[in-house]
Amino acid sequence: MTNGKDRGFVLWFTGMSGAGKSTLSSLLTAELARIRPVELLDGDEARKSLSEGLSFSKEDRDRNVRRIGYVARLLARHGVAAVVAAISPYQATRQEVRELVTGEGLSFIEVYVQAELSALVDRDVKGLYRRALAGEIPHFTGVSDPYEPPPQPEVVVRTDREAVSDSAARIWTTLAERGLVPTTRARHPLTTEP
Ligand code: ADX
Repeated sequence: MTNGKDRGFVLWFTGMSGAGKSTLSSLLTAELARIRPVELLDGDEARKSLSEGLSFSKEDRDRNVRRIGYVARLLARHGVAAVVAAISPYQATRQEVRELVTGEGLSFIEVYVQAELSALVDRDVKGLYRRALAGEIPHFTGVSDPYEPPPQPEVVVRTDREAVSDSAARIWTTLAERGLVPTTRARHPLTTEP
């Protein structure tokens, strides 16, 4: 019999491009790696391999999310903490993945990485919002394509209002409350204050 800390789970980050999914998921992955097996599945990376050639149509986004969810479930089933970072804009598809995971008795922790569109446009790390607003990228999430916020995520982080370390701490607390990690956070060296 394994205890809660040895069980796999899925930690799913959803939110618009540039909201901070990659930053937070990498940070949490690094922290989890100090105490347990963990894998990070990032949408940008999946689109170079598992989901190579897929477009940003609704059908292809759903395919991408289902594929990532499938791999995450397989990993979690074998005791890995599967961390996912993908826009995953459609509620029904996220719910479908959630049900597959929880149907196996595994936890699905959804983190909504939220920021105002204006903050994302101001930040525009990849320069994509500028191009999308200029009409150069059709179907760009939040500009010319939908993003359906999760109605009941386990955690909401406001990356336009709170520090990365605060968001990460709240996510860790949520995992700890469910018995998935110890209460004491295995802090990443970069976020450890003196
Ligand atoms: S998802 O909708 O299928 O879940 P995914 O997370 O894999 O998306 O990929 C999102 C990344 O693709 C964005 O961070 C951005 O860099 C890039 N991208 C390119 N075109 C688009 C688009 N039309 N809408 C959103 N993101 C896009």
